[in-house]
Amino acid sequence: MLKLSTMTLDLFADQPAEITTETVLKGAIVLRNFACAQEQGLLSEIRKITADAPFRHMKTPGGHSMSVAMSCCGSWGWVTDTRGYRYQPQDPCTGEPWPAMPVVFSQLATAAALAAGYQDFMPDACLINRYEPGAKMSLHQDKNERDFSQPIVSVSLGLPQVFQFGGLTRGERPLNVPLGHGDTVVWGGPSRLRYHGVLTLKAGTHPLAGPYRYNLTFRFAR
Ligand code: MD3
Ligand code: FE
Repeated sequence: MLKLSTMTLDLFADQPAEITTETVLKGAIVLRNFACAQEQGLLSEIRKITADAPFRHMKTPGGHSMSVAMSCCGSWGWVTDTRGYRYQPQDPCTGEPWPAMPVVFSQLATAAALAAGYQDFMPDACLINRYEPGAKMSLHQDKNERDFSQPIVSVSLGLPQVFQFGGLTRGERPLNVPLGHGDTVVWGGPSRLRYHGVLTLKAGTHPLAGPYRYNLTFRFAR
């Protein structure tokens, strides 16, 4: 019995994960497994970027430390501190420019946007979120970017986490969508300004990402 299940796994081991497309709400397209073929390259670039711009728990303007650890790459990085939320060209931890956006990142983001119907998406900012068990992100809108006609592309890696997809007001009851390793979401048009967040990460071990979930969020900020 054990032998058979091992052999079955072996048969699938080198099969690529199937990419499927679902529109969850108008303008919100989930591309399941879209980033799986790039998993090794993406994770190794995250390691390189965060050797120079380490993961940190930023403070909200209200003074609370965020449970998600963040870093950035690209021309602009999203930061928050007691002075507010903003994009800036330097890492406040080091005073250095953010690490460049790796080609594997920008190509994946542009390809995902195209698959969802947005041509020529050229992200100039990538926020890297790292969730550990117990970490979450409360419902919020992303509105620090200048041009809301540009989509946002999000790539999930590692442990699964439930994504909450709300309305245009905080009061609307959110739709829960589990996102797993490689799942990629494109948010544009009428969904661009929806409230969204993620529920508390449950403990687990991912074969490549260990105890974490990573999320890459690609934006055209400026
Ligand atoms: C829908 N991150 O970094 S990614 C964020 O899983 C953020 O780390 C979550 O929300 C995470 O701001 C969710 C998905 C996402 C990102 C931006 C959006 C969904 C969005 C902007 C508008 C609508
Ligand atoms: Fe967000």
